[in-house]
Amino acid sequence: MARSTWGKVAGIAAAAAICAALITTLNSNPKERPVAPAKPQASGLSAGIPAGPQQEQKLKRMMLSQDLQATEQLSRLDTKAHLKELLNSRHNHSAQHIHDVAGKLRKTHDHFHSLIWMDLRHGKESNITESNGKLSSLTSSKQAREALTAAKKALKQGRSYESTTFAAGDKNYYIMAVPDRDHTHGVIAVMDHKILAKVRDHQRNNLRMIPYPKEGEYKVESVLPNTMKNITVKTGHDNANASHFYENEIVVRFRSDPTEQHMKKIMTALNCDKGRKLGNNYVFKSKHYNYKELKHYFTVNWDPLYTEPHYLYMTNETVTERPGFPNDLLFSEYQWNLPATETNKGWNLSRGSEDVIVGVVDTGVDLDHPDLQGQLLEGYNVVDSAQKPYDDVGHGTHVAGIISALVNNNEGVAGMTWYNKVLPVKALDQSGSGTTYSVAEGIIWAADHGAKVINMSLGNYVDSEFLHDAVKYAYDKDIVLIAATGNDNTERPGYPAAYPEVFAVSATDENQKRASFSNYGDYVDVMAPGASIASTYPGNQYAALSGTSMASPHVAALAALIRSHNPKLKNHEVMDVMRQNVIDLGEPGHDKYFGYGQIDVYKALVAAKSKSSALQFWPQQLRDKLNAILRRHY
Ligand SMILES: [Ca+2]
Ligand SMILES: [Ca+2]
Repeated sequence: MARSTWGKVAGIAAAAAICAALITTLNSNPKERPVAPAKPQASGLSAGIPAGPQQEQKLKRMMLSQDLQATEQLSRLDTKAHLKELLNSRHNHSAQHIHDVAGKLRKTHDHFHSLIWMDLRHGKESNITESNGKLSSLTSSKQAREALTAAKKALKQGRSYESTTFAAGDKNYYIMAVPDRDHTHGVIAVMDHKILAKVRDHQRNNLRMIPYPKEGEYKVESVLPNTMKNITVKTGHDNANASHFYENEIVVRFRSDPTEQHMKKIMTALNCDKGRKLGNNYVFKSKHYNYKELKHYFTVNWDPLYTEPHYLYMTNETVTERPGFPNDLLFSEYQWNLPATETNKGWNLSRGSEDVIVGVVDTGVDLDHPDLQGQLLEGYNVVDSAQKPYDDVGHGTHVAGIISALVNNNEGVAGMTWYNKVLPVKALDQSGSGTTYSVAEGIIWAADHGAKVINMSLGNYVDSEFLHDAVKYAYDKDIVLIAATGNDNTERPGYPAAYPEVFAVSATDENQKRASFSNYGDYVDVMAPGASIASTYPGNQYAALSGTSMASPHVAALAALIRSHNPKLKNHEVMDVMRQNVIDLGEPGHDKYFGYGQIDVYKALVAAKSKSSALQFWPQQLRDKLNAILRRHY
């Protein structure tokens, strides 16, 4: 937060503060209402000027729908990857081995409802889920039956298949079928799409589309600066899974194999290399034509049995092989936020260090998530100290993944740091809220257990001396404290973000506009991406969520990278580096809608290493000393 707010904080009765709730999520009341104490009137969102309440509600609905769409696509892409893995495990292994792999997959991913293994050469199929009864319970649904039939038909033709999402009973499902590369086997998965309902509930709370608990045990208006807003994640998927295939390639199944002469004719017409044979199909890659044009050419000239896009999962090639870009499955399609913050470029300077620990004071973390393995320290559960800090909400897992999901492991997403460890501190309970006391305790615990950076994707509009004391305690231990400003599109300062010792983060979207839900104000330090951010989610899944809660961990990760790159910098120096090395947005210089601007990882890392830093920071150091004196006498 801006130093100028220093004198304004402090006050407010501790008694009121102690019972203040700090939230991040959940509410059981599904009734939507116009949200938030938004600043009225507004037009030009592009200038960062806030939307009116009605427009804001509309924008939030759009975001929610976008988060759901992106989550659905993330989920399907992830499913496809697992099915491909299952098919690959077949080679040189017994039928028992397939059952074992499938069983393991279902054990760790309980959204895999059923799996059917197809031996296409012998026309055999077998249910390889442990409980054979499961599938029959579903086939009372007409849509399920139709989708299963279509899936089997597709596999027999050597094609893949995906159904739309359908309801059966009170649950949502989809069915996906993937053939082996040589089209001798295939697997069909019935997927329980429960993540959609979870994300919808989660986001309605975080985006404040429903009233938050005034009535409950905390009789204080409470707000979470966690909100997630969505903006455009350019998913680019069209009905045909367009973004999942190579744009300039086509798979062709001819009625009979083309002769050498035929092949030459095609090569000349398309100016391409000889088609690669995969099973009974040929894959052609053109330098000049896209899929649509290729399809037209083959359909008109060769009367093939069928053509289809060259879906990525049909090959063993990794999805992304661009230099400097990681191979994580969901990276190139969904993680716009990393290139937007020059994170990939920054990795040339630092990929982080195990020595710099990031405390995540939140709802806990899914300690078993495959894309967080080895990245999490033991942590602490403030809510129930006898339990591990497991995440029963989803929020903290998402935040942790943004910071340090495993990079370049062919799985899921890429975190912003490769090596910094996350210290999970569960201070918010399963309702997504916690008291000032639990959050303060969480901060102090993290400060005493090695955190050099603490992320707080949470908040409340009530100032609390108790919470502020905890913040000061951590700040005086040279910790960089980062917090989300909140998702109410309001200028009203939220805490802990608005405390002078805390670095306040608001959210931008993919177009570098202020996210419509994002809070703003003079206390905002920087902006970071917070619209439809893809990250880890409990149950070994991935979700796209929006909110300043998603923006804040970007900055926590940046602080960790800076401290890894130059461990000599003090916390206030790290904060200054992050403020001064940004992409300025909106009006030139610091402004209330964009703070200093959007973070730039590369620029900040260059500056962090600069030898002139001591000189560059001296005025800030003086200000800090002055503040310390003022604090003692306040
Ligand atoms: Ca990963
Ligand atoms: Ca500006």
